[in-house]
Amino acid sequence: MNTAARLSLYGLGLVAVFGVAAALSGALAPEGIATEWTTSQKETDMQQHSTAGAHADVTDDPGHGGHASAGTAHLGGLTISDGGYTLDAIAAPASTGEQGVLTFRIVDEHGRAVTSYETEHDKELHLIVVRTDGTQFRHVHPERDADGVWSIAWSWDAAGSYRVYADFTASGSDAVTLSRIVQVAGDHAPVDPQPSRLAQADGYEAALSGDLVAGEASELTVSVSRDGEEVTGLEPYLGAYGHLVALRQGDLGYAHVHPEGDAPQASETAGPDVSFAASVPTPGRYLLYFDFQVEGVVHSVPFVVDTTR
Ligand SMILES: [Cu+2]
Repeated sequence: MNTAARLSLYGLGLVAVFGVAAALSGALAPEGIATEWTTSQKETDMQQHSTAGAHADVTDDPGHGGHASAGTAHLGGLTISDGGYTLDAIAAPASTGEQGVLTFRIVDEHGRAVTSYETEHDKELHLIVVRTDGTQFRHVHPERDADGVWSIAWSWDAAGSYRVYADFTASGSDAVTLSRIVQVAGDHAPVDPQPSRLAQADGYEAALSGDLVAGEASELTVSVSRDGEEVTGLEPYLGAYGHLVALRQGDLGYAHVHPEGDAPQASETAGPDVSFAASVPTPGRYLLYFDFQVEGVVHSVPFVVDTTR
């Protein structure tokens, strides 16, 4: 059996275990699986209480990642359920140092797993995982089986509380970003992110320029270099020459960012500059994560930026 098939079977196994455990509600969580039943009902209650007016002021922007629009403080990505879709329980390793699988489903209003998606930015679903202090960022693309179960091999590098976002467009619907909190057992020392516009990863340096202004589309440019030389071999990744995620510090709301310029052809390269338009609704500090690809390898660098107003 190949690895993908094994992984997907393992994913189904986890879901099956989860289903049984959920049915026994109050029973101990199966060992090795991070579960959320202690908080999920509370989240559901809060969701129901806040549903009445939560979207009253929103001009929906169906673009990739969230619903920020000028003049409102609303950001996407902060709810398990929106637009008729729900991010169902997430199963994942319970603690660090454990190799396992992260798996979940997106379900519709009738509780049925969604099995038909639109492709956005080259993928049906983008999974963003970040510890709530802004560290440990990952942007990955799980595999989906025919039953609508998404899964990806997973282990945690550090303990703590994580927000897991699923950014997707179900066929015939608008884009939506849903999230859940997942707890990873163990001691951890939270980081207080400080403004930073320079970052390194895997021998590359990245510098962020441009002012971030609340309430309007702000042009931000990332310049990539290596050993002091400009990198001009940035390859198309997710339909652009890089991908930028922006999260609001404080609630980790998911801001809308889109690449500027035409979508690249598969064989084209660019660099060292990649520009984006970022829309953040409120003044404050934002956590930015830039993913780029060179020679077939994806690298990720973090920035921390305060709005200028
Ligand atoms: Cu993605």
